[in-house]
Amino acid sequence: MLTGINGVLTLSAGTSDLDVDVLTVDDTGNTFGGTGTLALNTLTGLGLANPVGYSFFEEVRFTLGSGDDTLTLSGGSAAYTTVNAGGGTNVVN
Ligand SMILES: [Ca+2]
Repeated sequence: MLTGINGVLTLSAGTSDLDVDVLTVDDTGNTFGGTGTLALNTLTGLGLANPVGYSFFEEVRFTLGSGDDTLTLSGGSAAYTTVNAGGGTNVVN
């Protein structure tokens, strides 16, 4: 669950774009739903108190909870993104 992560978190997977580092975002414990945005180097929303910075992850995998979720994948985010939105009425933009 991402709710409860209150600090400023920055994740770095090294300095190479030639490998395949996978960032797994697991929010399956969230039954209330949420709204989030994945952009170039930042993930916001989904209960996070602050944006999470990430760099050099070539793939991002979301597993969301049973509530109604809205996830926006904006331009420039990771090359490969997979979303399992879980139950609820979900929107992926
Ligand atoms: Ca959901």
